[in-house]
Amino acid sequence: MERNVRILGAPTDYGANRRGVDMGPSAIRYAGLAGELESAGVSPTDAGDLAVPHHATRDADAGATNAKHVKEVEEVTRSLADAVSTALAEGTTPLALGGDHSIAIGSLVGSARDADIGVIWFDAHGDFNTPSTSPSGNVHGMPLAAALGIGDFAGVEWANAAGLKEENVAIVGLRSVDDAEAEAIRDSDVTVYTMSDIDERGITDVTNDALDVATDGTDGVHISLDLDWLDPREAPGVGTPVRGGVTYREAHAAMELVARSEAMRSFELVEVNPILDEHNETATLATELAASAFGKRIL
Ligand code: 5AB
Ligand code: MN
Ligand code: MN
Ligand code: MN
Repeated sequence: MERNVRILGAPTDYGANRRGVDMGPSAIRYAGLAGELESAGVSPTDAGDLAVPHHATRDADAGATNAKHVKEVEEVTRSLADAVSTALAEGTTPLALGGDHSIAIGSLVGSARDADIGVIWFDAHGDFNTPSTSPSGNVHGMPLAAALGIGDFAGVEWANAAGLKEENVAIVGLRSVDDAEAEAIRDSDVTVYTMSDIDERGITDVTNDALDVATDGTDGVHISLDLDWLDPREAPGVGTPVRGGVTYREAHAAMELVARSEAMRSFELVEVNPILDEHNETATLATELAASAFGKRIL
């Protein structure tokens, strides 16, 4: 059966420390997302961008706190959650374009609204900070904790309603984690595959294991792809690059396994920052990886 994909732009940078990631949805579209999806045999419909409050209209210090701009993040993620659950109810697969990774709170809440979901978090980072552990106060380092109901998120308690089970969450490619964040991850039942695991076992084994974790007893899987999962040589256009990431081929192999599992319920591409990119290559890579995740074949 042909899959209908609904593209949902979430052009926000309220969760990040560096401006520019709000232009991610434009850059990804400009790189040819719709065509790539068609080449994967799916029918894309572009629902445009969600309304995001403009920086000029907001207090620049709105949150010189330990969860910066949490009100704006809440606004954006609430509307994304509705758009994601509506897309699913209408029989389409939501593909959210960030924007920074705070948007995942909305994707997860929306995807989990009428189903039990698992999550695979492809990222250099754990995104498991809370306002009390975060060294930066940037909410893009906290969405997984928020959606799991860990920590006290003044203003975004609603996120906890995602009702995710830690047992069905896998983080793949971890290589940068803060001390208190690491402790919170260890205390949780989330499964983590570090870059060392990928080195030792290979991307195929690791991704298949992550899929087992995320599909065990669930109705489908949310795939959250932070482009800083890849090595910065492949994906320079990200705000928080970390050396030693997965290669171009490993990233495709993982997405191909996601496609083969047929378990994907919702998908997101986040953290593409065109201002930091080189000739839009990170956005282009994002479109290619999306095509692999939706089942693009060579023959
Ligand atoms: B990303 C850091 N752990 O919390 C923090 O790109 C980085 O969505 C977070 O994975 C990176 O500020 C967030 C130092
Ligand atoms: Mn992230
Ligand atoms: Mn990251
Ligand atoms: Mn980042």
